[in-house]
Amino acid sequence: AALAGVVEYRNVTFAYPGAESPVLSNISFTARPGQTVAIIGSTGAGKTSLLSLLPRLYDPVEGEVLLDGVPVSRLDRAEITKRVALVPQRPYLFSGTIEHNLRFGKSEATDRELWDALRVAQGESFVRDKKNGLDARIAQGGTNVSGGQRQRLCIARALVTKPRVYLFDDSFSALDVATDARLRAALKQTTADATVIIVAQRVSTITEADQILVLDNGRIVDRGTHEELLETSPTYQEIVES
Ligand code: DCP
Ligand code: MG
Repeated sequence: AALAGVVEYRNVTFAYPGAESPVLSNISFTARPGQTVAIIGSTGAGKTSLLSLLPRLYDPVEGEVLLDGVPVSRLDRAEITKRVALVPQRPYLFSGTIEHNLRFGKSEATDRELWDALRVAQGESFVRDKKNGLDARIAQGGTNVSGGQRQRLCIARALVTKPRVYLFDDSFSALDVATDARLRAALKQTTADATVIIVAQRVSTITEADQILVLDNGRIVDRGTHEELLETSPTYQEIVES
């Protein structure tokens, strides 16, 4: 159970270095293996900032982020990276082959594991369609693939590392509704035992989440399931209607 993947934010307040006012205030929640916690809120609410504290891209100014009961401030980044995969909002691809891009973070993965990850991420067919398959070249920044293909390659890259915790930052926004649905169904199976924290724009992406956190101006203003929030949260209702 030492590597279970329990994530806990405990009274976390965060300001960017040099900034006067915090972008996150008193954030507390727990996400356990097998659960999906979704974060929703308007642009600038602090969703990306919140995710960034787990892999220690930044550290809180108050409070603690814990991974399996240990403050992440006591873990080094390499150790966290083995257990936590972040799919960033602006998915990053570098100049090299598709294979290089997928192995980034886990160089010893087999080709079979790369294709398995691509299948789940709904990227199998477009990679297969490329003349050179896994050896096809990606331009710096992934400018020669579409935004949706970029997202799917970055999701596949995260899957290859087989982490205990997945952080998806708006990772499905460039996908059409049908691909989004297929991808999430496949992910649900593959990540069934993992801890999943997902930032989403579309409410349809998160209706099945075990817990939804409604973030507004750096604070969790409401939390609950989709059904609960429809009843109790005016902020959530606004997001649903928008
Ligand atoms: N911010 C900052 N410095 C950064 C990144 C963000 O000062 N390097 C500020 C801008 C916002 C606030 O922090 O006022 C929250 O930014 P987030 O990126 O965390 O917001 P979201 O992810 O919720 O917004 P979006 O939905 O647009 O991705
Ligand atoms: Mg963001």
